[in-house]
Amino acid sequence: MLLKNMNAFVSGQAICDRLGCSRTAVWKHIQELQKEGYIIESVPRRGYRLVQRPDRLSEAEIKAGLKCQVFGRTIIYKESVVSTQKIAHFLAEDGAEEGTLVVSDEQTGGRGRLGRIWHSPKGSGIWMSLILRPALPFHRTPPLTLMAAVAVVRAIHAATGLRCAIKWPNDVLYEGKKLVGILTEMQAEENRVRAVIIGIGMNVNTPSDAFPEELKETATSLKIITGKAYARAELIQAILFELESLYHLYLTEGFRAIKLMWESYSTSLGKRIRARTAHGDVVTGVAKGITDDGVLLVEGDDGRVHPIYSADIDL
Ligand code: BT5
Repeated sequence: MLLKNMNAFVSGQAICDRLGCSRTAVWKHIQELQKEGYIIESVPRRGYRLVQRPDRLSEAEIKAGLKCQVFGRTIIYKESVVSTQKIAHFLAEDGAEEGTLVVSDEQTGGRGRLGRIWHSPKGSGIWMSLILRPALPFHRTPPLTLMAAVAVVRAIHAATGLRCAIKWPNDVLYEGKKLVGILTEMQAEENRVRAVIIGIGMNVNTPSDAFPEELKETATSLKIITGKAYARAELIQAILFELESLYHLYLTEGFRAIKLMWESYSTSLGKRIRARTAHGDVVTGVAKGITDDGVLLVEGDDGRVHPIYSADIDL
């Protein structure tokens, strides 16, 4: 009740009536919450007011104040998992509804593309996977990765005021360092998409000495950038809100509007880049743009335009 009415007073009597307990019992619970880090004001005749919440993740924390219709209707929260992506795949196969979200405080086997490791230490980041069930042909699913990157950049801006950039296809960077990684995977059945699973990993309150040696120069977190700590549940709400609006926009209007947003956040366009594909091919040239299917076009040094479907990019 307090989370739903964040910053407003809720009368002690209303809480008693709703929970069917005495005023003394309510007061005891409020004291427990205060010990857990919730800052709650108590004013005679007005009631209780939640002023600040601690950085805690739970289904209730994410749902209270969530401004979505479908995304986050079902939330599976776990303290520790191997990978939220794995659980989401399993649930999607089992018929989980669109918008189901799997979130964990820690991943012991978080992964990136091509089986790479995603460092996901306990309590300091957002490690989550969202299940989508788009009625789309295969070739229209790759832009969903770019859509997710746009949603994350917009959510970070709404929640923190920071302006991040996107490196094709799936990195969200701040001053050249990786703040967020996105992994989009598809479950397919004969000739239709069964589910698309969007995995998002964001370093939130990670201190700089918590990154392993090999990431110290290349990774960053919101805490490192601003010096402040953030409530992860609020960031998740902002991400889900942006994702739901952009997903709806994509399904109804196509990629055009999202493509414009993507281009405005991109660090790669117009620059000289080197693209290394999973097959080991290397294309060097200037990133010219992306197509309506989300394919990167690189004008190679040989003068030809190369479509890049999946690759790692060096600027
Ligand atoms: C990605 O892969 O960037 C996609 C990462 C997706 C992670 C989410 S977390 C929730 C869900 N569950 C999962 O198991 N995964 C998803 P890629 O473009 O392949 O980049 C991987 C590379 O990023 C690694 O090889 C490292 O160099 C670097 N890296 C690993 N952990 C990092 C971190 N915490 N912050 C910044 N960079 C990291």
